[in-house]
Amino acid sequence: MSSMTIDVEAAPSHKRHTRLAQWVEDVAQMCKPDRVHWCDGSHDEYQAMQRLMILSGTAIPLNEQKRPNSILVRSDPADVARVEDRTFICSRHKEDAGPTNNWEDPEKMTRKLRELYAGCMVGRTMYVIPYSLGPIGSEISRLGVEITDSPYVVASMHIMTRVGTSVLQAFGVDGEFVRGLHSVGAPLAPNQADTPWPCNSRDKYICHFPETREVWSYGSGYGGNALLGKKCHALRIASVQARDEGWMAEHMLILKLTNPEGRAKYMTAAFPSACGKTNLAMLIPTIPGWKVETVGDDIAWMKIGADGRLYAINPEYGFFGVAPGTSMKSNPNALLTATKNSIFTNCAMTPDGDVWWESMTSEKPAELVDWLRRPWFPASGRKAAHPNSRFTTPAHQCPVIAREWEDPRGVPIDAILFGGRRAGVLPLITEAFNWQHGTFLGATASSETTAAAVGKVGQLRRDPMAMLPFCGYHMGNYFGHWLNMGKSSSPSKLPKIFYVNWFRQDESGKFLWPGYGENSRVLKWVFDRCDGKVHSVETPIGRLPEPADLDTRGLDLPPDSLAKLLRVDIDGWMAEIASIRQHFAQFGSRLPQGLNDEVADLEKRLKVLKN
Ligand code: O2Y
Ligand code: MN
Repeated sequence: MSSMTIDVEAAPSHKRHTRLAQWVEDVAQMCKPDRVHWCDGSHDEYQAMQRLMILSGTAIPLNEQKRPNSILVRSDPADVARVEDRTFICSRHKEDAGPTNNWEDPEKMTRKLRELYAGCMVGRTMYVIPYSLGPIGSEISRLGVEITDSPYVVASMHIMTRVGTSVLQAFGVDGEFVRGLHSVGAPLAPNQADTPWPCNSRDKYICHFPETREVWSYGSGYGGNALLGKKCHALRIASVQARDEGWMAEHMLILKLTNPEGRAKYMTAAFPSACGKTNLAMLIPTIPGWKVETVGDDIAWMKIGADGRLYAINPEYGFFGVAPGTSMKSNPNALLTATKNSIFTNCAMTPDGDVWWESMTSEKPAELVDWLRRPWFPASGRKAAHPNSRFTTPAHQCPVIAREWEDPRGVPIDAILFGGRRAGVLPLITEAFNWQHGTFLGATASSETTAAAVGKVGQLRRDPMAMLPFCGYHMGNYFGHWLNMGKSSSPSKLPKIFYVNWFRQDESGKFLWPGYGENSRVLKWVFDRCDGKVHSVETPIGRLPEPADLDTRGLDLPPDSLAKLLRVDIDGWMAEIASIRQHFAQFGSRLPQGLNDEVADLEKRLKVLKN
């Protein structure tokens, strides 16, 4: 098919960016869509995408009275999550992808992908989505364009990124942008009926080309595989840009914590999945007078400002949250955010046209239609919603969104929290001695697998800075970049770094800490530490509160439990040293000396205490 036979909408003058236009033309030549549509990000465009999905059977409109302007989408049962084993970093040199990424030679991968993409959009519309990650006009924001053949992706990108005329203006005639090409990999022959969730059951590839700032995704229509602005651009490609340009692209929530005197501090936090990042970002404190507001729930881009402080923006525009477990108890603000204008994927449906998922309500509904469109009853003995079912919802609808969440300057970060789910060894909270020690805490972050995850329960997985699946280059160099960032400002201006573990258990496997809103007590200690106003005790593993330093007023916590939560388990830490050394060994000579020093120093400090 020549370009003459493709129905390409005329690009208005503000879309006349020669490189962009040429790339769109080249992709259209390769993918051979029936039509090309340039997205303008308008309300009408969003509504049109919804209608298309409803007409094709991809989506069901939800009850307008209960969930206005919202839809339920069900994916193919074989396309329900990110596919890490099909995710590649195609850097020129294999060593640059490092031991924690799948690598393929960029030329070889491009050849393979070109074969797959040839004619892959026949019978479909090719959408061109220019988007901004971060507020328009922010020095930290970046532009991208996603080309896709999925109306679900277009609607989701409307929610998750900034799409629209002001974004197009920001492109100018030669602005830099990340190129993202996505296809569900399911061309339609003439008169062939479409399936509700087109995807490719044989081939799936999520490929990143860090040197050319490109993402090529094929075969999946789901989440992080298909919404290329999120994990692919905002983390994998952006982590490389950040390294090259001297900033940070991190898998972190951003929250604003205000004390009873009305003073605010901003904190970021990196936890592996299933450790409650969205819940912490929207926390309702139990301690009187304290308030948490949300700046972001998943990704933080941070840059040193003119005053030497580290400023963060949320590059996203919406939340793509895990539905199961989200309830009025665990996260009322997330539920309240998603009351309208939202997309629900792989959730169950109630008889009155609303959505439901496990633990949403204390009592299960009497009947439902499950995510696989089957009748469901409490006695069915299976889950009604898929464990990775999602809500996609605009951030500005969040009842506790911070007023400065779109400030182009970003917010100045006072504290960075790392964390994970550990039954033992890791105390409730530890403050790092300094930036290098904090980097060490992040680089050794670990979590134990839960029953929900594949594999053995309780297995320890190191997930440095919660970036294991999202760092676009060699993790050893990524640690080096962290250390360099610590040298780019004076220590007093940089955020303090902490490590939290809400999940420590007693001998009988009972959680020692109540979690949820009570986590505000730990955030309060962090806040006051940043002001140097509260006591800490120096231990071999870092600075810890003594029991009296934490505000536990009104909390029914036995003193013995608090002591256990803050105990430094010397033998446990000695065993940890061996595990950390094994973890670090994989990074070979690219592991910065500073982190080797930290393990050695930790061992020395522990030995002094043991002897
Ligand atoms: O399954 C997916 O594609 C989504 S993964 C995801 C979505 C939102 C926020 N974080 C994540 C993650 O895996 O960290
Ligand atoms: Mn995430």
